[in-house]
Amino acid sequence: MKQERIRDSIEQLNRDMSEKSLEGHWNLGLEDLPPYPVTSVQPCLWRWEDVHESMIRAGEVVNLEQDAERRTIRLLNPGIPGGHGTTHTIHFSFQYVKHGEYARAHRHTAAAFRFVLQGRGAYTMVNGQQCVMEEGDLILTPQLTWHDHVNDSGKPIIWLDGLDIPLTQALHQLFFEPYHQEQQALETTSDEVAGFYSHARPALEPPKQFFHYKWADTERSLERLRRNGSGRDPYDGYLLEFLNPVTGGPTMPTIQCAVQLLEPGQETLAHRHTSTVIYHVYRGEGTSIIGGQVFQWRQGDSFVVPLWNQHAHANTSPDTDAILLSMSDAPVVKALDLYREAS
Ligand code: 1HN
Repeated sequence: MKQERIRDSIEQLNRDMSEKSLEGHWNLGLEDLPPYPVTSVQPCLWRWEDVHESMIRAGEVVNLEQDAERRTIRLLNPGIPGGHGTTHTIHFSFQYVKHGEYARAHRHTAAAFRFVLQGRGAYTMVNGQQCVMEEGDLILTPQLTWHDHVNDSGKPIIWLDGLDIPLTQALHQLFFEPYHQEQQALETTSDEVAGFYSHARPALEPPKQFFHYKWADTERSLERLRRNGSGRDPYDGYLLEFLNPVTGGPTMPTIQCAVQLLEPGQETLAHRHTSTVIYHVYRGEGTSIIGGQVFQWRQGDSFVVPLWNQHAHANTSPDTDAILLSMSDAPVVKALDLYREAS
């Protein structure tokens, strides 16, 4: 008995334990436990020309009736091996719907939004609420809301889809359900709901279903921020977050959407935070330094700022505003009390 104990060793113990699906924490060194968050997600940028060329080709060869639930092209981050996300939590894709086409009604546990890039007059139907699209509109399809897209506008339409799919997948919560019909019947319109918010009568219950932020309102709010000098954030320029008017909280429980305006020549200070952000250049051109790499961007490009990467943005045009749309996982990081910022 005594002899056996002497012959025992950490190596022997490790081998015996691994056969029983056990592992000792003594195998971790301090090098495995860095004093700051580490991510495999890489800073990267996708050019609009590449997305657009693939999209037009997909319009020729991908048939919405036969081939696919959606004609979408997603952005893949090389830092996620075998994964499908633009980041580890959130994802961007681009969707192309030609005149006369529709994308069938379905719902899923992943939350999504649409941001309209080119075209107008098509609509998304969300839980029976018709949201007619204009460029720059943001349309939400929150967790488990039924949604279908219909284009009878006479022209093709392109929008951006933001989803929390990688996060929902990581939590093993992703499920999907087709609707019993290809399209939903119209019950109300987002204009009727917006009318309620602008002339709210206290005697009535406010609608629980707010899905449509119109660009005309967003633009007006950005202009108001710009006129009010204190609206300028040193790290983000004129930053306007889309709050959910029903909850007063983030856009959706897992996703914060925002637009930020940088005036001609404006440069932000550098900072970092534990949330991850995907940007889309809605208007203008500029440069971002992300984790020490320089990315030059112009209208239509998209780029990723992974968590804890130091970053700063600059509008390099002498005479044109730059407007960035962003999607962040900050609501999740904050809800878990993991949000940190440093400059
Ligand atoms: C989805 O349902 C849509 O409804 C777009 O338009 C993109 C990407 C992954 C999973 C579901 C849509 C999607 C998606």
